[in-house]
Order: sequence, then structure tokens, then C-alpha cells
Amino acid sequence: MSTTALTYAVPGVSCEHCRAAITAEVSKVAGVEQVDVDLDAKRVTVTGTAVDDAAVCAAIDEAGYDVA
Ligand SMILES: [Cu+2]
Repeated sequence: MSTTALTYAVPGVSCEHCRAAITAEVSKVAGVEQVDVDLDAKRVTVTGTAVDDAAVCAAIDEAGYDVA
């Protein structure tokens, strides 16, 4: 199985709380192995195997943030 890296622009992230909230929700998505939240670039990078893009978007939304 191949590892994929998906990147999302999430303008609303600004602090460690945002990082924790998004990491907690996105980590629940099937196949996700790593979640990186770059607070400076306002970008979330998700690494994993056969990760469903729509599920990650839904998880970020669930955490309370909008994907640009
Ligand atoms: Cu925050």
C-alpha cells in the first residue's frame, strides 16, 4: 500500500489549541498516520495510507475550522 500526503489550507489555525483540536479529529480518520499543523503557513498536512480526502475535510470541519 502506498503512503499519501494530503495538504489543506486552513486559514483559521493560529495556536496550539487549534493544532490539538485538528490533530485529535483528523487522527480518527481511517488510514491517517500523521497530522502536521503548520501554524505559520496555516496548512495541515496529513500522511497515511489510502486516506479519504473528503473524510479529512469533514474531520477538519468537525474540529471547527474551514478548509480554504
Ligand atoms: Cu487556536
